[in-house]
Amino acid sequence: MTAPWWRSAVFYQIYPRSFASSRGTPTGDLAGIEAHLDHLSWLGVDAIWISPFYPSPQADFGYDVSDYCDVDPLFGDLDTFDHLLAACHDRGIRLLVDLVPNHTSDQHPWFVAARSSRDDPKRDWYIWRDGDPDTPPNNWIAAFSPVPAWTWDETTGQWYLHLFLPQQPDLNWANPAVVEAMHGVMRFWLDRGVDGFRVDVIHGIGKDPELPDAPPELAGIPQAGLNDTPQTHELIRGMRELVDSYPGDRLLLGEVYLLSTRRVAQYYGRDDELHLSFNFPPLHTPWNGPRWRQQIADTRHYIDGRGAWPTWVLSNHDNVRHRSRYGSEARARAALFLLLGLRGSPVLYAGEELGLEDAVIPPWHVVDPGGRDGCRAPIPWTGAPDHGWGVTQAWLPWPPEADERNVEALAADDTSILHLYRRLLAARKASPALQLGDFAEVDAPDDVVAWRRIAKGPGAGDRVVVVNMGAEPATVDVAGTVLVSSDGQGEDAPFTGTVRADHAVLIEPAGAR
Ligand code: TEU
Repeated sequence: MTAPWWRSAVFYQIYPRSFASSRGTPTGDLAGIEAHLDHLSWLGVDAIWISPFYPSPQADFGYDVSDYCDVDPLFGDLDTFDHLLAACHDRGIRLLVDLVPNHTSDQHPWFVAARSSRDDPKRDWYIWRDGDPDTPPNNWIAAFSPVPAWTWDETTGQWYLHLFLPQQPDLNWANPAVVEAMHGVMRFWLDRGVDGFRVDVIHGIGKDPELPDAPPELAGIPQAGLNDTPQTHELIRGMRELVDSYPGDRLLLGEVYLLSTRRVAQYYGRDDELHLSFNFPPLHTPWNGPRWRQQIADTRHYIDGRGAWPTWVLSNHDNVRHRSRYGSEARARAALFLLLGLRGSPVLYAGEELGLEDAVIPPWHVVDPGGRDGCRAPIPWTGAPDHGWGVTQAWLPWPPEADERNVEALAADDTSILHLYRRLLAARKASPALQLGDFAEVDAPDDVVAWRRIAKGPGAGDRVVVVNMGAEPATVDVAGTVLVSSDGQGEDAPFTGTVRADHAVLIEPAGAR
């Protein structure tokens, strides 16, 4: 049995407002993505997932969808999408779209109908509760600001639930009509030929019908009331069945935003729920050897341990970029060896290959209700004042150092972080051990994370990765040849046994096992 494509794939997230504009607008669009696919081929990514581009009032920058089966004119239209999909497939790049099943926009016709009257046939597509206008039905808190996850609807005199903004009412997945409608949305995109979905807040869809209070110690935390209900798991199995009924290994990659790998692992089911899930605890782990070893051990225990396949992600559109969190380009370079070297599928976030830091957003320029603008700054393609966009002022400020830190400049410098990404992606693609091999920890000092990826079958082919997160050089007892080094030094030469502070190396160990 050969492994499905997504086990060996490197994924790359595109936030479409910020990637590239094809028409000189301050926001990016789908044709802008297509115009830059050669960059992605050159880099060596296997699949992209695109954050929402559907019609939306943009209260949550597209995560408030008002029509699941169309493209917002801001980004193009369905023809532009089909063209982009074909262009991806021509290059052997797969494409995932973002499915947002937990909530719609309050402007979605379903909600417009639902809130029009208590008797509307769509009323029960959302979650309504009686009560008095001063006391929300439970203690749940909405994301982004500490307000109740409930809004009182004056017209019909009931509360409706929203885990996120009041403009993002939660759908009622206990209603079979909602399940059928959302399956219809999935078929719409699968029939168009997408390779699968990144599924937003998938762990939230099946609410406990009692909607019990969150425990008092968690009462101020958004989504604390969600507790891995059997309903959610059943609904995910339904989605999985639908996706698996299509040919070509279509993929469900879930955003299970739980800060517990043990809980995340449950969403793989018995290979009948998610194919892949994001696992965010490592993203929240500092640059610290023992802490990282713990994350790796948890992942192996809970995810590999049940025969499932992990993912590794350090940056996305919701969190401060890891280049900023870890504090230096040297660490961002070394961190790539974790993403591409550990056992699982890496998910990169556009711009990390440039070593971008978060943009500094002056208070008057903050637009995101969650304050996540810094990591969503537009990608600088060139060093010109418009950075290849056709406008000098994009929807958000440019990231720091964009005059030097842009695709054109870094592509011309083979010592750049961009070239390191390309080299390590190529080394991974050339190595079945790195893509699919087993994992064994390698003895190393405390601040160092080191492991071996073990090739299947006879002969050599193993790889060893050593990442020094400490402030001092460290030695490890490994002999072999350095294939890739995070600062480019000492490649294609015998490994000296020493790894400098905040550096990493990929080694071909000496001799067959
Ligand atoms: O994120 C879900 C989620 O839980 C995040 O909002 C997270 O709590 C927060 O961003 C941490 O900073 C998804 C999307 O990725 C996010 O962009 C959306 O705002 C959210 O769902 C609502 O759709």
